[in-house]
Amino acid sequence: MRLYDHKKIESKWQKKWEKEKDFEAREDANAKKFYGLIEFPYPSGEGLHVGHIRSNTAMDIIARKRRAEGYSVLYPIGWDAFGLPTENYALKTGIPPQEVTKKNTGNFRKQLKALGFSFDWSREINTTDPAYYKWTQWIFLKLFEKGLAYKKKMPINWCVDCKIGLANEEVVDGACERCGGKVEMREKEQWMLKITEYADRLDKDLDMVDYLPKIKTQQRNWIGKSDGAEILFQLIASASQTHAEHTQKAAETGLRNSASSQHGSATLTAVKVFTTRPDTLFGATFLAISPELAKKWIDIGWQAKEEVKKFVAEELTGRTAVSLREEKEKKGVSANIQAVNPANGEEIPVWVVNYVLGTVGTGAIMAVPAHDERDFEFAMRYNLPIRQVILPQKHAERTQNVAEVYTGDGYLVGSGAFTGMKNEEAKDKIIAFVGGKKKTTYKLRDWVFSRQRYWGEPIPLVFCEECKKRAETAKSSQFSEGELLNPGWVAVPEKELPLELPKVKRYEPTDTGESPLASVTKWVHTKCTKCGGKAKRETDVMPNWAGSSWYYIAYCISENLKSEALISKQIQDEKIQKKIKYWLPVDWYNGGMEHTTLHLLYSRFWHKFLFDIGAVPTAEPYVRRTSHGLILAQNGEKMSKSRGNVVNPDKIVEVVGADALRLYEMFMGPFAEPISWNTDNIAGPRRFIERVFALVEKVNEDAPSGAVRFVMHQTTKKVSEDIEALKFNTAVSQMMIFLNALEAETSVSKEAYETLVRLVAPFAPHVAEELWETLGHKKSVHKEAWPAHDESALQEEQMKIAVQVNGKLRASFEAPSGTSEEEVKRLAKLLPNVVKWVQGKNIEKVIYIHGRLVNIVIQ
Ligand code: ANZ
Ligand code: ZN
Repeated sequence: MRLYDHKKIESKWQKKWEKEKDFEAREDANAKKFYGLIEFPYPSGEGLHVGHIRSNTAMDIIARKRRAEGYSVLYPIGWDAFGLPTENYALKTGIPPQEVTKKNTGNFRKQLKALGFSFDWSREINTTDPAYYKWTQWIFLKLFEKGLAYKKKMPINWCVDCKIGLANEEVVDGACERCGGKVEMREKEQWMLKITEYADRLDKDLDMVDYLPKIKTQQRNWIGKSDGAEILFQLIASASQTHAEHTQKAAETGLRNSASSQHGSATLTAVKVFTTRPDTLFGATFLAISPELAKKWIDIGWQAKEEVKKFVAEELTGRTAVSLREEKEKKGVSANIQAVNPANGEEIPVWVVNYVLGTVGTGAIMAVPAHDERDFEFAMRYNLPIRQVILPQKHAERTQNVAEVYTGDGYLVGSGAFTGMKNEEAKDKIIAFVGGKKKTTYKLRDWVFSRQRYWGEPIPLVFCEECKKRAETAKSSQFSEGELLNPGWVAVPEKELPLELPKVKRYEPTDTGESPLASVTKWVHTKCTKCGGKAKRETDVMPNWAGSSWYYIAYCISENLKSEALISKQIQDEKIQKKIKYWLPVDWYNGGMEHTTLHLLYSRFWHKFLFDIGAVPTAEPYVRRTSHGLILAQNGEKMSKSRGNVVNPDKIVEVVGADALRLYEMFMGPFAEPISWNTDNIAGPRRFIERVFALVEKVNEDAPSGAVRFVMHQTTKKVSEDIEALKFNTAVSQMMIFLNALEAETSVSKEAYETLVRLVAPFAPHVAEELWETLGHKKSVHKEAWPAHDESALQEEQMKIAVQVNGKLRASFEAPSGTSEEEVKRLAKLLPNVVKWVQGKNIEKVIYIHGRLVNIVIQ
């Protein structure tokens, strides 16, 4: 028997594929195209994770199947190489991140190649390559030019240990996502990107794409669109006072003060609330404002009680946007101010509460405890009135003691002229009645785009005092929207891109939190290209989400990235546009659920912007988005270096081969679900490959038997469908069934065996290629057409046949109803439990009752 030598086979075919450039993508106008994308890896020092292999193999299977179906396929790979671990390593060792990155990508490349992925390596990209980030910088400059980037003092999440500002998304349970350290709020000047200007389209256009429902839901929740209204409530100082007393009391509390101060009177004479339920206005029993809004009032002169000031101060420290999303105990203090309900003139108290967000809507709400869970909880705790204004049925009775919140639709009660109306119909009427304004709000915030670190793309802007004055006074056409919006900030001219990251000796951020770049004085001090005066460079760099926001476009034009030509010229270039138009949008993008609200949303935003400036042809970047489950360590824990439970793929490839590892990762469990690793279980897939390999020696020109024909078509159908549905594990089991059926035959039909090899090919590409060659084919198995199944072969009904030995039931099996008597008898005799009884005995005769029974009579 021939030996299955995985090492020899795998390196042989990897070399051949590379030499023949088999997987290089071509813009073939006559072929349908398929662009399959996986999230490009961050080349960490730890090397490839077995989780990478799971998602890469899945898309590799799809890519190989598409090629077999005649598509021109792009399945690219590259490096998302800016990132903190590399920078922290540089900090510790003094080795420049550029060098560390080179070494790590070298290792990753070697590992990926050893797994036989059909990547188009000629299009490899690296976000830290100046030729690449030149484009990232150009896109930023475009955003800036159009007024979509602005600098703002922002309370940001600040990691005390990493000395870095974090996006809300990078704070997990109030701690730094990277180091687990303490996060506090700090005011910092930050570059912001106006992703909120795209909030509506980012929400609405989800209708056009084919994403897993849970991905759409997560994005929609994150964007948090709500249609509602803003309604103004007038404020008075205290409920117990008569109108005459009020003026005096107002002066005492400072209300009057601020009303006449230069801060304007609007703020404290009235408060604007945002509500999605104007229909419940008559049921509002108090107003609730956020600590942020209370702070603003205090800052402009509201003399709040000590208790209020204390509450506000406490709430505002350690309050991150993320911690607010978590459910927590509702707390508050009375503001000692009354507000007037504009619908019925009723006076209701104002409270400062922890459950209203300062950054959403107006930072103030009308509280309707009878119809809102949060308000209900609060009202119960502080003994505030609860008033029903919506009843499920038209003639239902109002309850005296409301014990439960009703959030559904119904009919209005106790709502003046609106009583009896359907609540949905009353909404607009009530808004009009009180002079409110319809409004849509979003939970989505603008994107904090700067990092006070080293290892990122330099932000290509300079600050010039001279231009600041000019931008503030003369709104001349010399200045772009961005330059007018940010007086003094001037764009680096496009011909100076890439603005390269200067070499530094030390990678520590400064103690004031400035980027290490701030200490490279020679780089910082420069000339303003607008007026020729003195200018200083921006020393913040971009976040690591920048390079990944357009990388799928870079793959389409990778050979143009290095060009010296101006990007604004190139992007209009017909040849380049042709490539972009050929490949975009991405047809299938698989990635981690953890990237749903960050990377996926950011890249959709950049894509839409690029669409608006005519750089890309589609409104959305990805047609379809799916997600894989994580691979956990054997005990169900997360696999991580610190836990010491990381599985090294190199060793497995060495011992059992890439094909067996790939097959195991596809077979281990449902693709979309998390699954624990178990090295012992690789033996099964390895054995499967060995059996397929051994069977080639039994192949002959006979036509397949009826039973085999049936399983062959069944398997072709199931594997084809399962791949499309990402059900790789059941596809593999079906191939195992097929193999069993072939092994049960005395002679193996070539047609059936070749079908098996072709179905195995995307999963275990090397061994399939080897067997295909052994069968006498000159062409690569990966260039053969994908097998088709014959539906009529599957229509055949199955016969269930009982097998007796001397009249005693010993086994049963199924065979297609067309199976001949001779064949049925033969199959019956092969069943293990039958073999057991007839072995060594003399068979006298075999009786067959058509479609039902075989009786083997022995002596
Ligand atoms: C009165 C009301 C009555 C409300 C009712 C709801 C139900 P979604 O749909 O999640 O967007 N709200 C408004 N601004 C808020 C803020 N800054 N922080 C916390 N909550 C805020 O939620 C919209 C509702 O959330 C708004 O409608 C408001 O409460 C509250 F039976 O107003 B509602
Ligand atoms: Zn200038």
